[in-house]
Amino acid sequence: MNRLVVVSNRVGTVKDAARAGGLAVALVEALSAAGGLWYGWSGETSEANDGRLRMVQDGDITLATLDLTDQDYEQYYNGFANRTLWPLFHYRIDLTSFDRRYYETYQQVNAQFAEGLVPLLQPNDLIWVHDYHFLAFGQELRRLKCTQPIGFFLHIPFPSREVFITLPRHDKLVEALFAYDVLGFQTDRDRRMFQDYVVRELGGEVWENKARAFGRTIEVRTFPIGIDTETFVQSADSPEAINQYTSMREMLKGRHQIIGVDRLDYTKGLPERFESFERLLEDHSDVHRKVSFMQIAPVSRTEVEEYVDIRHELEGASGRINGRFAEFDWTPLRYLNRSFSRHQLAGLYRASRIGLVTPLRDGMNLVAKEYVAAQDPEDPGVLILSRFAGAASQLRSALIVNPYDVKAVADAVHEALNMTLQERRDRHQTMMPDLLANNVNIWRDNFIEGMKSVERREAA
Ligand code: GDG
Repeated sequence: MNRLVVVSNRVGTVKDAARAGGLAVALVEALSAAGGLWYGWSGETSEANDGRLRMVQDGDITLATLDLTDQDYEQYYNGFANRTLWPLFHYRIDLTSFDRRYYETYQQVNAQFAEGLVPLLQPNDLIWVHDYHFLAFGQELRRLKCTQPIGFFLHIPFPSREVFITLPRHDKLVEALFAYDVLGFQTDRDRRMFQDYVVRELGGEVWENKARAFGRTIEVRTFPIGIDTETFVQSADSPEAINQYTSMREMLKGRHQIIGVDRLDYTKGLPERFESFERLLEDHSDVHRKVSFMQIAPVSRTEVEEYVDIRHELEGASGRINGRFAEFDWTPLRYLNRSFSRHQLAGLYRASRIGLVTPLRDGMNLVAKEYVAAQDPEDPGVLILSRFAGAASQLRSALIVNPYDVKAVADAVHEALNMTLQERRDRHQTMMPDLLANNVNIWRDNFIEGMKSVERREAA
């Protein structure tokens, strides 16, 4: 049996995973089954990095982590990862920082982390690397003579070639990706963007699920990530969810609620969403006092300036909207920077007639899937979903919108508020089978199977 090694920026304990749910639980289950190793950043910084590994045994899983130096944290994590790759891969060239030092530190940190992992590896390991913090990790492992199958999954979009080539040394990053055996993308669109780059920029070849360049042929596949659908459905019936649901319905006094749940991030389209809600209230006075919008947005990446800016922008917009439209007994918009437990979230989703998920770009967007899974099948709410979220390629019975078109989103909300029960049921019923069939465990198993088949081919 193979041992699974998961490499990701943050490493959590089994207890953390249970709280976070979904992806973390799915990984922990696979790691437990194979006595696996979870490797990454400890979440701690120190002035100097002595390269010392922190090793913790948590049940059947070994957690191994390294600290970052203060400088690495600034230039690698806040820098190349979150000020360069994150905005660029989400098509925000305007917010992308092209700082050469960031790139160099990123390479160094990828190399240091690879060096830290090698002594822990066993010959039959399958190594699964996650996300944009570690694009160059596989290449560094290969430099250190690691021959085990290595897979990489990109949780965020892969941008179009024209956007990607604005990045200096874009070809170096893609060369690094060719060190992996399996490259996984969220959607066919992301996979095609990557393949298009390989053909047109590198003169490489692509066919079926393969790409060839830099003398290597690799597997390039789509693995749309799912949620733990069944558990989420059960969550919505848990006592904590029912409590949350009941108190929310009481508070709403028969009004309909629109809900948004997003990390506070400029990719999630929050200013545009607030503007759409304002437009709804301007254009459709019939909804006044009958609807309220609750946006939950726990803050993230508070050390990156753009995240501070967007927070201020949203505070201004919510004050303006409530100032314009609120009545003594009706607050149209509630904007909360706090987070909720998963059970509470499930109750809040179920209490909401509309799930408003309008990112400007998103790898997948799990909130869209959670909203649908939490609905009462007899009286479900309506999902309004951005066409630029990966989830739109699966949840086709949502009301699909262009989040930049403020008026169209406002009209979609109005349509959803007036949608018949039959249509809401039909749409919900069409989406559930796919959510159940393509859950997070299937996603994980398919990816691991992809890595195993590489191993079998090489052994043959
Ligand atoms: C990245 C990609 C891709 C949010 N607020 C609370 C809370 N959440 C949970 C949601 C959901 C998760 O956080 C957010 O996942 P998303 O998929 O929506 O977005 P990112 O964080 O940007 O994730 C994304 C994902 O990776 C997986 O591949 O889909 O495209 O950007 O599960 O429920 N959870 C709790 N309280 C909150 O207040 N407990």
